Amino acid sequence: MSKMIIVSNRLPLNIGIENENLNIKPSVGGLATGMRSVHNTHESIWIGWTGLTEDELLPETLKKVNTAVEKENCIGVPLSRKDVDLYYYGFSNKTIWPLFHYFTEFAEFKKEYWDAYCEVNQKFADVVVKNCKNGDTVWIHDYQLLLLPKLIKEKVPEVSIGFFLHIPFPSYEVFRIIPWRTELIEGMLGSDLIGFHTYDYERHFLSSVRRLLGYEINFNNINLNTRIVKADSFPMGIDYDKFHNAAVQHLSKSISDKSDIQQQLDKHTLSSPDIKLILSIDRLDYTKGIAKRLYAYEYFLEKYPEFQGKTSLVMLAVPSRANVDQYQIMKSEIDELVGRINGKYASITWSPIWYFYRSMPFENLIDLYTSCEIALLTPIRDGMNLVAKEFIASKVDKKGVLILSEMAGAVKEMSEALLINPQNYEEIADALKKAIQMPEDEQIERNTIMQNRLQRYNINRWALDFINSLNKVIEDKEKYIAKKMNTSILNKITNTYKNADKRILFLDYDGTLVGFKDKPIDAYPDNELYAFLDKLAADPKNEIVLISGRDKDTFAQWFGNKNYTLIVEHGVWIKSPKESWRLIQQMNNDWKENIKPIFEFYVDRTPGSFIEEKNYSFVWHYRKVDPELGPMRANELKYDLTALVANHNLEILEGNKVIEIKNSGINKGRAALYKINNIHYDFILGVGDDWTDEYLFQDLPAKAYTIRVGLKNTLAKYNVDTVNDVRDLLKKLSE
Ligand code: GDG
Repeated sequence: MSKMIIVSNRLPLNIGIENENLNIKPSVGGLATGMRSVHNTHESIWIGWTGLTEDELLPETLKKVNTAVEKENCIGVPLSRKDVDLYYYGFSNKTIWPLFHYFTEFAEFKKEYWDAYCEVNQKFADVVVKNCKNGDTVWIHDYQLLLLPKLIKEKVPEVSIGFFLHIPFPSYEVFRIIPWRTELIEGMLGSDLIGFHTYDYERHFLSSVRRLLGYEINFNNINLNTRIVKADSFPMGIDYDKFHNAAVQHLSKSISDKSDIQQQLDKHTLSSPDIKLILSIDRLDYTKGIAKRLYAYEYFLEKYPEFQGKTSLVMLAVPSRANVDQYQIMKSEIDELVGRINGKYASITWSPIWYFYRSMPFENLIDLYTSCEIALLTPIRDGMNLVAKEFIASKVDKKGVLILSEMAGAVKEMSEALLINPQNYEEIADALKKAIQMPEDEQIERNTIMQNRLQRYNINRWALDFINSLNKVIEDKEKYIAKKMNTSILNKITNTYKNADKRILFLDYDGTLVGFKDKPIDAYPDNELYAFLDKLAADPKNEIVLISGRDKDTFAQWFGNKNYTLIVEHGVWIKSPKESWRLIQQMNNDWKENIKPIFEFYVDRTPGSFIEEKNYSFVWHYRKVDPELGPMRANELKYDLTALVANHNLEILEGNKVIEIKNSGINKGRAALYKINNIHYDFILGVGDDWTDEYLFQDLPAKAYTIRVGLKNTLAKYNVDTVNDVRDLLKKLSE
């Protein structure tokens, strides 16, 4: 039976060792919390690091750890202290984490970090490959494992791979700073599906793919020529019922069942009934904007002194990555700030900030979510922020106010919260005042909408959407594989060819017989191409027709003295061997002088583009234009031309990085039929690579073998991956 393999840097377990005894607890953190329910409800194993470095463990302890981990359906990836220092604290947390959160000044680019990152990703790959088989689904998580999809795909191509990034994907301008940016993107593209929390992160990723690797992207499908990789956004949900039900149960607890924290909170609110508790919970991380939040809170107390003694900020900061310098510096800064603000404002009966620097059990988390009326979450950047969602889910009576940074991914689904810019203390202070004074019915109205949404799009739905989407990508791939050329199809074609007495081969040129070059004139025919085409053309049973969008002068120069028929400008001109060019049908080109200025205008304002002028058409080439600008300008040009085409009986063709305008009704299909002209052929082949060739595939008789190069939706009967596959087929036929 096929299974799901979840892979993340850390297993969702915290393993403690005391006197050689193991103490295993579920770990906290967004990813672990979220994926645990997927792990529990699917037939799955989880692969990741145990949190213990193997070189520091006794062999007996290691054995015990492995057995305990196995019981949880987990498999550990063995890492040494050095691996962890360089790969986790190094490249993951000193290079990727700061950069992806736009803290470019914190990012370090050390070769030894990078080398360790590559090595450890390989270690993960080895464990995954050892434990997976065809038909399994591998779901990889997060920024520590960006290279893993490619490493797995290379070894086991038939396994479906999904990747989810839990942190933001930055704009290309920031991403490009990393010296190893291309390797990272290529690593991610080993996946079949790549998920992000928001559309913005997805858009940034696609822009980096386009700019760094130049792949064609159709909506959110990246065409790697041999495979399609899909990028999509899946805003991660929470286990809504778990939080909501825990909050319901919590409210019905008797005093003796309540936790110490809850009893203290109750005592406090009993003695000062009109006090409002403001909650903040985060891992202690510079991206979470904790220091700025404290400054903003101080500013609030200053700006609105009437709330002194009336609010307390309950701040839980969970220790995190204490080995990294910035985290230590930040910890001191926060300790100092809390001390200073409390020192400045506290009275005998009131403390402005209650600060907890520790991790708390789930029950205490619920104590805090239910007891605090307001949540103040002000990350500078945050992939999603699950705490915001958990706070709202825990509001059983729907009362409470969420103040949320517009820099958190969660904001896209929580626009009913009070949204603030974390750098704007004025705005935060005003939002706090508004929250304190918000009428209850307004709170209920806002929270009802958010709760309904969170309940619907919960963690299970999120996981299901991701898995369904991955399955869909795989199904589409299978459809493609069904059309893909294989030995048996190849044999069928060669057999029909051998047994035929009258054959015709329609061959497109660019992207079919030769690869693309920056300048079309550089894509000239090579000797090998001439050799096998000549050989084919020398067989009296064959007619070789090169059918292209090229101009007739170039083709005359390259193939004029050859024994091939040439059809150019998509079917305007035809030239049989040893004859001169003639028009397939009469046309005029008076329109050209009106259209030319439009094309010139686009060349002037689009660096890298140029015009190719043919007898009956103009082509605007944008292969060398900035990859983001090119398609945008192409759309504008198409729009400008659309108004003109109807009046002049013209047609716009969109080819591979070209826009062409020409007389309508001319296409390769028509030209091919004109050539066949009721003659009986017992072998017909049509090969092409772009949508201008689709006319050919559509119009050739049903018995024709039609082949499209590249992974595309096509009317052709078969697909091949590259130009080389076409050349191999033709070479085979010529032998
Ligand atoms: C990353 C991204 C993205 C926290 N303290 C305790 C505790 N928690 C739990 C919370 C929540 C989770 O940890 C924190 O999740 P966040 O989303 O807020 O933040 P990150 O850890 O930075 O997570 C983030 C997330 O991945 C998911 O994709 O949202 O943007 O940075 O679930 O409840 N749980 C317990 N005790 C604590 O003291 N039990």
